Amino acid sequence: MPRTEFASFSIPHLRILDERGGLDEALAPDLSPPELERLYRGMVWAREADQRMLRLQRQGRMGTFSPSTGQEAAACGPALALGERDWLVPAFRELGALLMRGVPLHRVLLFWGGFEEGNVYPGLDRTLPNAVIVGSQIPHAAGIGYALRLRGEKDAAVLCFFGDGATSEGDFHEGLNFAAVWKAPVVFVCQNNQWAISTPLAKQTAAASVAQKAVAYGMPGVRVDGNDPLAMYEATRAALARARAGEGPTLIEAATYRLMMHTTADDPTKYRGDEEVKAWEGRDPLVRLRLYLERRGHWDEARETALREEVKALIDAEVRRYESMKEFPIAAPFDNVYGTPHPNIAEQKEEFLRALEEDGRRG
Ligand SMILES: Cc1ncc(C[n+]2csc(CCOP(=O)(O)OP(=O)(O)O)c2C)c(N)n1
Repeated sequence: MPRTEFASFSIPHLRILDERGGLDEALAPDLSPPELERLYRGMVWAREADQRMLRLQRQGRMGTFSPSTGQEAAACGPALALGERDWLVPAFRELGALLMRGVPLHRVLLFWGGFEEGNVYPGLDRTLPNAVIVGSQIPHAAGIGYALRLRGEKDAAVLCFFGDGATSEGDFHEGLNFAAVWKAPVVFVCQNNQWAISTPLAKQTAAASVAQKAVAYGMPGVRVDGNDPLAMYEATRAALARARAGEGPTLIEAATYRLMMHTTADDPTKYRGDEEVKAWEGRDPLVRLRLYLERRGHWDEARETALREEVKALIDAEVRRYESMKEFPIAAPFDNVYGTPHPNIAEQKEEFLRALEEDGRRG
């Protein structure tokens, strides 16, 4: 009996816009100038908000947060591909995607300020709050996708983000396996920013790519230049179309880099070298898209200045709104655990309120 090859695979790599703003015409997505501007605006907005949040945190006006500087293309490109009926399931480093989706910045500030209200986006359907428990959102996304299928919602799919660290969690493997078996319409986007706090990718996986993990579950996997917003848009657009057509999930690996600290509570110089950071600074996704827009005659210095001023004013207003919100229902966290009342939670809430009252009496 001869030995034969049972299976073989290869992983495609997608890049459309290079570091100098040069375009691969054959692969270019069909985006209008206003759509391209929306994408660039989302990225600038996230970058400016990041810088402001860092100052707020350092001034003690906000809690710790997870900066997304350097990863704006990997979050905003996919967000541009989202339709209104699609679900957005973020991790905790997709500020640009949340803003493009319509989440007001003050809600994000409330979240990192430690307020329960930062988990609630009034009037905004189909957008989950940040998931800080690494990987916990992946089974949620698979479940939402399965529910969409059961309900026959053929115009909707799920976009789920997570980091490379999440791929070592059981939730990742269970979520992807479930989604593939049940053809749940989910697009899994792994933001491979090379580090999970101080753990480098080489200690996270022995595989050559995250994307190839898709093969084991029976879904397509693609590795994308995560600092290329057009490639991220195009890969997500195609995967969402596939999902809506009933063909099941896709895994997209966005090869990108976190330029700042993991959160404002750690010092990245303790675990990674300057040279690596410098190399990635030269691949800034904002510079890349701006160069491309300028080359096509859609952008210039005056428009850049106007956009930066507009975004900064908007952020000022949102910071004021965040800082003016002082009154919060103290037991709100208990009210948002389930969609409907639950006796165990009601009991815990009562116990919590009783303990508070006793503390108050004791002074
Ligand atoms: C289940 C769980 N384990 C550990 C942590 C602590 N923790 C927070 S973020 C993080 C690293 C996550 O890395 P990655 O998934 O690559 O995302 P990134 O922070 O790089 O965006 C860890 C270990 C957590 N929040 N949840």
